[in-house]
Amino acid sequence: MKNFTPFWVFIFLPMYANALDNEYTVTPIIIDGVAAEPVWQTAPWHSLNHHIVGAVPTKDDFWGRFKLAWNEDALFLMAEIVDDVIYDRHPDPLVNYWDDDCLEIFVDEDASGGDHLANFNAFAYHVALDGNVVDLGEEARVVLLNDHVESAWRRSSYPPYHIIWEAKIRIFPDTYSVDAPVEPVKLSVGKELGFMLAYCDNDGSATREHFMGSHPIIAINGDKNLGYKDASVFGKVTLTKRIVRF
Ligand SMILES: [Ca+2]
Ligand SMILES: [Ca+2]
Ligand SMILES: [Ca+2]
Ligand SMILES: [Ca+2]
Repeated sequence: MKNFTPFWVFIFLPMYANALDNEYTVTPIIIDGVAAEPVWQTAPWHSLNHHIVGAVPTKDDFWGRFKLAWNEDALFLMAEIVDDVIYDRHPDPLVNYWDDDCLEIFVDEDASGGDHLANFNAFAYHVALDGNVVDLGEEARVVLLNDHVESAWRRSSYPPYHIIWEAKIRIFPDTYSVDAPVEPVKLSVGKELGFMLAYCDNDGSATREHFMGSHPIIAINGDKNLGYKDASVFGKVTLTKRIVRF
């Protein structure tokens, strides 16, 4: 019997490591950077501790974790972040947007995986400090998709000065087009999404200093920065509803 434990750990660990628990929210979530909603008290935390680009930051340079919730209209995110310097070098939202501090929210509506560099098979929403939402669209053109993600953040006045960053993410299918937009899908229990979260941290350098994410990525030719073009490196979210028994 001794040999059974390593066997089961080997089989199930990758599945649990990549699937993110989430909670259905009965009450509306107000996107204001204040995690006062009941679902934010009960949903489980997930870490932002996987290295993608740059040096691995110290805890006071960058540290982060997040929760996920959903209702029929959207996926909701609440991230808690420590970043010692908030930095927005490029006022033009379409220029070097990955080199400013930003949350990067990766979504693949049908969890298909695969290439999404020059199409909307999946989305890599760069949510800037000023709320602009940027991704590469058809022909890999940089486009603003501000109606896809509503966000707000607030920083605590007390050490370690946590930032609470809330986002409402509407989920668009791969038929989305900049020139002919379609409606977001309605979400339901059991639906599986491709999902990953990351944070681009820059504190004053010419280019981003750290890029840390929610999922381990296997490097290709030494490069782990694959999420913006390949949805196969995302994790999975299966939408769940808790059964409450009285
Ligand atoms: Ca709120
Ligand atoms: Ca930092
Ligand atoms: Ca897809
Ligand atoms: Ca920073």
